[in-house]
Amino acid sequence: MSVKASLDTANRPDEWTIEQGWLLTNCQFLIRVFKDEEAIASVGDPKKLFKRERVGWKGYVEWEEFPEKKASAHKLLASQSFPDCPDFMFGPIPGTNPVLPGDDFVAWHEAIGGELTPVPEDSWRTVLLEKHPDMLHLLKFPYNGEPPKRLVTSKSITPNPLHFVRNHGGIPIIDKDKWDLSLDGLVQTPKRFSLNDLMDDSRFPRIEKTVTMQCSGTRRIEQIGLYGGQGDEVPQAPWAEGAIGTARYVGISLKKVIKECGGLINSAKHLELYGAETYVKDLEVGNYVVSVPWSKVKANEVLLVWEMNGEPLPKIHGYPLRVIVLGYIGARSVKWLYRIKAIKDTSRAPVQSREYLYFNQQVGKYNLRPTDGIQIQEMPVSSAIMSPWTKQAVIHVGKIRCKGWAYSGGGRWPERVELSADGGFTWYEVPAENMSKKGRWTWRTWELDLPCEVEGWIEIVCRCWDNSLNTQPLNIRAAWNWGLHVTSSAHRIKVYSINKSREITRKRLDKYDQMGVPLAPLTRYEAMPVQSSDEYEVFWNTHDPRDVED
Ligand SMILES: Nc1nc2c(c(=O)[nH]1)N[C@H]1C(S)=C(S)[C@@H](COP(=O)(O)O)O[C@H]1N2
Ligand SMILES: [Mo]
Repeated sequence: MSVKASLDTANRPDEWTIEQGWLLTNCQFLIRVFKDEEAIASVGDPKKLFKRERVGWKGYVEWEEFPEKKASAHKLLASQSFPDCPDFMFGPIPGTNPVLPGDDFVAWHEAIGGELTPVPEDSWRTVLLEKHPDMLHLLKFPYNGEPPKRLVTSKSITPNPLHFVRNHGGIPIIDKDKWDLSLDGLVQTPKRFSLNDLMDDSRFPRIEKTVTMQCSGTRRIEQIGLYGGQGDEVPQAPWAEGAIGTARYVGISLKKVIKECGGLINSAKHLELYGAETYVKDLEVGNYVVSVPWSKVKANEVLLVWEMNGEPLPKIHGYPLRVIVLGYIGARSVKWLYRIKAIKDTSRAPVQSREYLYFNQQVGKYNLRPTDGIQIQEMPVSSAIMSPWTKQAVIHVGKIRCKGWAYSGGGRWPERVELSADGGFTWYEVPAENMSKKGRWTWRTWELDLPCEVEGWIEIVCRCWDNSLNTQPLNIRAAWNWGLHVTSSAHRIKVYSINKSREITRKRLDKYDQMGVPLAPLTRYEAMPVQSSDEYEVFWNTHDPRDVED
C-alpha cells in the first residue's frame, strides 16, 4: 500500500469543526410525516367531545374520570406525526427568549381541539400579565420561566412576578365562585368544599408560612453542559439557578379537611392531588396528578393555600387554590387543585410514577425503567452563587463580593455556607450576620466578601452544610444522571479576577478610564503595553541579566 493510500481517511470534510465543537450537530432525523385522516375523523367532533366541562372553568377538561375520552384524545395524537422537539442537549441552547418554543405541545393542544384550542394563547397572555418583563422564558408553552440571575436573591422573599414558574400544560382560568374541591376515594365521607368553606377559620384554622419551593430541575443546565441527557423539553427544561423561590403563603392544613370527611379508611396511605390542566405524556392525555404520603399530611406539612405574599394566588401559580408541600420538591405542590383522592399506593399517574425519578449511572436511554428510579421527594442540601456570574471580569480590592442562596429539603435548613476562590481548597465561611434568617422550610440568602489575591482566572465554589451536617458533592459528574435531576453539587463559576489592590492594575484601569477605553470584552487585544521601553531598560540596569556568566 502506498503511503498516500494509507493516509486516506473516510472522515467528513467538516471533521475539524465538529471535533472543536464549533459545528452545530446538524442531525437529520428521519421523521415519518403522516396523518391518518380516516382515523382522526372516526374519533368524532372535538368541539363536542372535549367541550367546556364546567361553567367558569376555562381550559379544563376532565380526563381522569373518563377513560373513553382519554382514549379518543390518544387516538387523535397517535394518528398523526408532530414536530419533534428541538435538540438542545447536544447543540448550543438557543440564545432567544423564549429559549424553546414547545411547538410539539402546542400542536398536541391544537390536534385535540375543543376546550384546549385557545389554551396556548391564553397561557402566554397570562405570562405577560403576571410575570416580570425580565423573566427568562425557558419554554414558551407549557410555560417555564425563571428570574434573571441578578434578581433571584435580590430579596429573601421572592416578589410574585419574579417567582419561577413550572408548568406541564396550559394555565386554566378558573372563576373562584364557580370552583370547588372534591375529596373522595378512601375517606369515610366524600365531600365537596367551596373556597368560602375552606376559608372559614371556625372550621379550618388558618396557617401562614414562609416557604421555599424548589424544582428538582434547578441548575439542570450544569448537567446538560457536561453531557446531554433525556431531551424532552417539558420534563427536562434547561433551568439555571432560578427554579427556586420563597413566598409567604396563607391557607390551611389538608389534615383538617380530611378530618372533616371523617378521616381515612384504614388502607389509605396516600393522597392523590389533581390539577385542572391537561398534560400530555407519551401521547397519553391526562390531568396533572401526583401524590403525597398520609404521614406527610398527618404532620400538617401539606397545606392548601389561596394567598401568596399578601395577594390572591396569581393565575399562573394555581389560582384559586394550590397545594404547598413543605420541604418537598415543587412537583408535589399541585396548582389549580380541584380534587383530592385518598388511595392505597403511590399515584400511578405519569408525573408521579414516570417522571421526577433519580436514576443511578447504569441507567440510560435504552435501559431506563421507571422502577429503577427513586421518586424524588425531599431535595438534598444545595446552594448557588448568583453574583458574580460565570466568565464575568470582576474588579475588586482583594475581596470579591459574592451573593447567593442555600437551601435544604425535608425541613432541614442551611447552617453554614462556605466559599472558595481556589476551586475548593480553601474555604471561607459566610458570617451569620450575612445570612437571611433561619426557617424550617426556607432558603437562606447570603453575601460574602471572598478573599482573593489572584489576578486572572479563578474558580469560585460554593457549598452549604445543613443542620444535619449534610453537604454537597464537589463536582457535577459525581451525581450526574440521565434524567438530569437534583443538580446539588457545589456550585462552581469561573470568573476573571482583576485585583485593584495591585498598583499596576489600578493604574492601568485608571488609564483606560481616562482614555474612555471600555473594559469589555476582556479578551480584546489592546495595543497598549503596560511597560514602556524606558521602564524596561531601568529594570535590566538594576537586575542581573537573563543568563549568567562564568
Ligand atoms: N397543576 C400543576 N401543578 C404543578 C405543576 C404543573 O405543571 N401543574 N408543576 C409542578 C412543578 S414541577 C413545580 S416545580 C411547581 C412550580 O410551582 P410554581 O410554578 O408556582 O413556581 O409546581 C408544581 N405544581
Ligand atoms: Mo418541578
